[in-house]
Amino acid sequence: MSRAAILLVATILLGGCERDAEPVLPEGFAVLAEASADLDGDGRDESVRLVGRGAADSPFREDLCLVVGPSAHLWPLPSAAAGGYGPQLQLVDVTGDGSPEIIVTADTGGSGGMVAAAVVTARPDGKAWTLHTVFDSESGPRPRFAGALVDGFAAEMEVTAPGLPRKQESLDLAARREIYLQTGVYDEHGTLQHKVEIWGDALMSLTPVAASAGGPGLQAVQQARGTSNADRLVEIRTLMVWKESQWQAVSLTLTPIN
Ligand SMILES: [Ca+2]
Ligand SMILES: [Ca+2]
Repeated sequence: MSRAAILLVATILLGGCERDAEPVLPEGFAVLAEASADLDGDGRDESVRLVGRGAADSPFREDLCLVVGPSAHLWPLPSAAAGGYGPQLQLVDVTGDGSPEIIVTADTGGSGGMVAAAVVTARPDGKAWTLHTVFDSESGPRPRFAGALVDGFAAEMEVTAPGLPRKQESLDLAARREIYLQTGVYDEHGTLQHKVEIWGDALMSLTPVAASAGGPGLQAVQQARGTSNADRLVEIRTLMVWKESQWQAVSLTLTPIN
């Protein structure tokens, strides 16, 4: 079902919904997760519901939408986070203004273990709420990296994160020598046999970080890969904080995967 159709159905079905009632959802939709917090600082908690559709025999859910407060309005999540396995909802202030953001994550189900994620702010707008995406796993400003394997069972890579100086890293891949020899990536002298670029900057996880741990902010985890999806070379953990209406990386940690 398209977003426009969802909104239309929601509007038609829910137009007469009373305050504080459970949302009456379009056919096939169910409440997947629910949480409450004071989103606007008026001292009263609002309920936030994550709703979506899916088959009873599968944990995959699609057409994920948010319903905030007693409103009957279904707000479709951005396409990056509109579907996934076992979607989860959290309400945590990650921008540092004291008002919680709505954080939705879901596993994409691929062999790479990636997640779909969206971070949404909610502001009161009369009796309704205006929702605004401040991060999503497709277009969010996560670190980008580039690089390639080099002679001597090693790799050179460069990581670029918003707000941080470009970081260059040499990776020792000697532990992979046998598999690289077997697969013809290197010869026994350690000479690279063909070009292998480093790839795979998709998010593996996105978690809120408390003020006591350097936040409030978001920690994004990525894994750079080499010859294949299974050839995971290094894990990249980035702490991002919300500064002047954009995410800025404040720390970047690279941990080789052996
Ligand atoms: Ca409130
Ligand atoms: Ca906030």
